[in-house]
Amino acid sequence: MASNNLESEIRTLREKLKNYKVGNIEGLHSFSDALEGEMEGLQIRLAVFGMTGAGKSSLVNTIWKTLYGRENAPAIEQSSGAEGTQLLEDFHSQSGTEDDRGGFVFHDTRGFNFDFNRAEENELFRILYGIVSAGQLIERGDWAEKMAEDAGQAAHRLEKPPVADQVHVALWVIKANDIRFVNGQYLDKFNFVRQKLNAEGVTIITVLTHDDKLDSEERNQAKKNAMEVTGSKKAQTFVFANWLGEQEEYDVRYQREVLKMLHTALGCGERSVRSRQIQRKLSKQ
Ligand SMILES: Nc1nc2c(ncn2[C@@H]2O[C@H](COP(=O)(O)OP(=O)(O)OP(=O)(O)O)[C@@H](O)[C@H]2O)c(=O)[nH]1
Ligand SMILES: [Mg+2]
Repeated sequence: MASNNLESEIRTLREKLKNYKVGNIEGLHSFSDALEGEMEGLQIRLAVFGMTGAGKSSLVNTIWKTLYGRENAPAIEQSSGAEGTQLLEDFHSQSGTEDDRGGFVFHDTRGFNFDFNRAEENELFRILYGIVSAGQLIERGDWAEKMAEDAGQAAHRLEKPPVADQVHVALWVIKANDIRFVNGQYLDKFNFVRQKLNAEGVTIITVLTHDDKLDSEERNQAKKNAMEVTGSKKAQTFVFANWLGEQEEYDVRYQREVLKMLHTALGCGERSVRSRQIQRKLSKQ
């Protein structure tokens, strides 16, 4: 039966992802340009970006609950519209440690305001290069403006840390019923982020949240608009509602979408690690 198939597909995928270790998707042998010992303990780093209130922290919780059970929601979500995340928060996968291979880590970031300023641009790079560490306040306002000023426009020339410490995949979270997204204002604003991420070779996985607020026509339109904004391919664009605190049950179709999204993101992450290793080798030749 269809629903049995869906449930068994979810079970299989969930087990695979719960036990995920780097190299499981592309094959560890395919990282032939890795430095001696580089793959030991390496984790796929996924940064969750998006506007304030888009549902980034709820997304981390949704992934954790879908993988590890409803009680396991590690991130703090917004309450009553006040800004939620201000510290950079790291959430590590729970796959066993019987050998030296790592799993994945999510970086939950502070939401961007709609008008990207220089401080926010600088912040994006510092997160991408692993220069802000977990628990650090993501500064805004005068201090951050000043720092960005001092760094000049050269945020992209910040010294890059080793491949293992850089962000490998960006998840861009969009609230599907955000009016600024619906009426097209978002497109312009996103251009610069898209260019920067592309230039760094970071794949963007697009996640549309708040599917519970859409009808099927709006859903199709939202997906189309999102692909136009972020440049993600269809296979890298996902639409679902987050699994929020008070909900005991979570739709199986959403569960499948969440797991597929994570699997896709980890595959992109592995390929990103490998291509940076290849580039590193070529640049030394
Ligand atoms: N209906 C609905 N509400 C959602 C969904 N995702 C998140 N929310 C709600 O939207 C609000 C914002 O969610 P957060 O996950 O805190 O958003 P955030 O992007 O982490 O926000 P900042 O940390 O401030 O940038 C919370 O009240 C959530 O309960 C969704 O898919 N559907
Ligand atoms: Mg948050």
